[in-house]
Amino acid sequence: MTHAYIGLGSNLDNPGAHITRALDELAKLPLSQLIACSARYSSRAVGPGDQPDYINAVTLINTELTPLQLLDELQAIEQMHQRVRIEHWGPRTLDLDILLLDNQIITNKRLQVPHPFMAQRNFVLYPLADITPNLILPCGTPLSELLANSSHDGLERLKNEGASCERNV
Ligand code: A4P
Ligand code: MG
Repeated sequence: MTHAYIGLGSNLDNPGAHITRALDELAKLPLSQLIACSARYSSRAVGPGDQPDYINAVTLINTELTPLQLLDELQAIEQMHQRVRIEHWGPRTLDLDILLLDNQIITNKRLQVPHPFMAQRNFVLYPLADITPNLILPCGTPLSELLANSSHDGLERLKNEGASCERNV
């Protein structure tokens, strides 16, 4: 059984509704259990052009899927949200990123874990801390240290609505 932290992001077509639906879909993943959800955050888009703000959140699941099986399942969910890949870091209806898989370090062509940019993204670090404030990354760095060096800029904690988690924070 692996503890998997999944990052959710959406900035198109009613982002809050995409996040709510995605949480329900994550709760139904095979060989997996949804354990906890962060609050939702509004965050300024990182990426090209003038994009709408994102809604971001993080969930923790327990899974018996292999890392690549989990990636396949997450990409299938993205497809169900009519996700169209037009440009790197461009706007999207739903992005599901595998942030952490226990203390595993994976450098596969299709999958890099920990997610390469997570340590620099306040819209990942703050929701992670909602779930596991004392988390230590596989490299040994405490999440609290990354947070101490991360700004709140462009990030706003929203009221958590409609999430189907056993333990909302
Ligand atoms: N891939 C490799 N590692 C992973 C992983 N740990 N989790 C591969 C998920 N996928 C992973 O992803 C491209 C490929 O990454 C996948 O086919 C998979 O095999 P993608 O989702 O198709 O493309 P992308 O999202 O444009 O690229 P990338 O590099 O995944 O971008 P990010 O890092 O996901 O960033 N601003 C705000 N405020 N909030 C956001 O959530 N998200 C992004 C996307 C940009 N700006 C944002 C946000
Ligand atoms: Mg992505």
